[in-house]
Amino acid sequence: MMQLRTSCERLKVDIEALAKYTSTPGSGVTRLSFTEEHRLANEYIIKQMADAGLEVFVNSAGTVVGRREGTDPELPVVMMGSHIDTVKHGGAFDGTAGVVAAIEAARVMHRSGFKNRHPIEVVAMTEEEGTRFNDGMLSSEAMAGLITNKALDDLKDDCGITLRKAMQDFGIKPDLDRAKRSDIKAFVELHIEQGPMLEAKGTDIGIVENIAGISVYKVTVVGKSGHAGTTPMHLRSDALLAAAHIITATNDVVNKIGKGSVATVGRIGALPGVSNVISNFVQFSIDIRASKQEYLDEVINAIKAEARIIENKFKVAVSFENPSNGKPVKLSTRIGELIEESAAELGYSYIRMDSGAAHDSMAMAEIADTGMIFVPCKGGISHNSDEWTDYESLQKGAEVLLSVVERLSCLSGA
Ligand code: HGY
Ligand code: MN
Ligand code: MN
Repeated sequence: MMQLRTSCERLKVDIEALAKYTSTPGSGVTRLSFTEEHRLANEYIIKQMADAGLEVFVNSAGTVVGRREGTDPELPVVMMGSHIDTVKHGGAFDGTAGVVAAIEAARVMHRSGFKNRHPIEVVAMTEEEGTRFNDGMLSSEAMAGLITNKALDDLKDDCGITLRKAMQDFGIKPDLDRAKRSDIKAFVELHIEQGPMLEAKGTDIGIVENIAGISVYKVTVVGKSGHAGTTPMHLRSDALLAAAHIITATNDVVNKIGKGSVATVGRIGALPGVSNVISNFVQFSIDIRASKQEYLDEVINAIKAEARIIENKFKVAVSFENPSNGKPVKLSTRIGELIEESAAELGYSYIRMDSGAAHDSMAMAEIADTGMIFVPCKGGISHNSDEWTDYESLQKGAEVLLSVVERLSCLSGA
């Protein structure tokens, strides 16, 4: 077994320090973009990056970028990192583990005086989850040129604050167009698996080959409010009842189609929201994941067909908006091979696998050779305050990340 160069203790200190920046202390980590918690986390990260010898700045999409200049600064960049925002009541490792591991790798390079030819950048991305603005992958899609400044005024949070205003109040001059990059050779993201496979197999490292596609819909059901006591059942246009049938139909459809597709209704709102009034307005989300675009299309088309029947049966109006999509992505074979070489050299077990969760790497794969390193998480639990990864497991991932980025930043040629 090779001598470890990263520090388990430093990884633990960073994870625990960042977990404190939550708006729901005692009930998981809730760190939404461009909030006080995000500002505190960025401050911590900026200090750690600076102590690791990186030149640090926050780009015009709100991404913290730490740069280690290369001996040949003109060469394209080798980038590593992940996201620092979370879901509500989430865990301390989703996204954050990848940021912390990248900072630790940079520390080791700094302490060892590593000579990288290509510039290396460490990134703490934000709004990957879409928890605040309902459209994820902001930092990575801005870098990839997949989101433009139009979104600054289109995207609003639940209080009606636009992305532009939130970024300005955060102290950023927002410009998503200006955040676009065309100088990135490779992007490597360490992430917890968020599934049970690695732990069940007792395997140290997952080499991600494909990331499932994601389609998110906002469904609106409009009915007619009425008196809960005097309106006969057959005369109602009950939006909440119709929504319940569409939600049940969604579950039935995706189970019938199978092919590894999944669908989730995680968010719902009903108006007027009082017990003695028949609801006239309901909105809910549908999050669909599948390994192929054709499966995503098959699922949503089947759901819409069921919704048409339900619309007529309950005399309501149903509409679908589709605010967020990510097509299925095949990651770089070349980087997968480097991850395998590094894991083998370090004496770690590894398997090749796919990701059911979406990641910034989906957008980064549009502009750079992209690879992902998975580390096991306890019981496969994630998007849950019980999310956990042993620090020794995280350290193995960090060792592989360090080795892969060192190789990538010294290979000859762009
Ligand atoms: O939803 C996802 O798969 C990711 O955590 N944003
Ligand atoms: Mn997540
Ligand atoms: Mn994540």
